[in-house]
Amino acid sequence: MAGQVTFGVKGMSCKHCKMAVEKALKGADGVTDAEVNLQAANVTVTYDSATVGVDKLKEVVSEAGYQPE
Ligand SMILES: [Cu+2]
Repeated sequence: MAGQVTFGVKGMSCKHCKMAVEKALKGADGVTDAEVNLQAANVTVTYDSATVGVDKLKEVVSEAGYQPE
């Protein structure tokens, strides 16, 4: 099933950070789209909930060097 979640990400300050977070998420199994909103300091992820869960998405963000909330 398709799912979508938005959660806060701390530590993103510029377009490079935005791209790093989006690239990491898009590289994860089950993720179809990831869009960072720098102004709001969050990311909206579209994913297949049968393949991946929110905990895993946050783990991917952590591994990329940012702090999911
Ligand atoms: Cu940056």
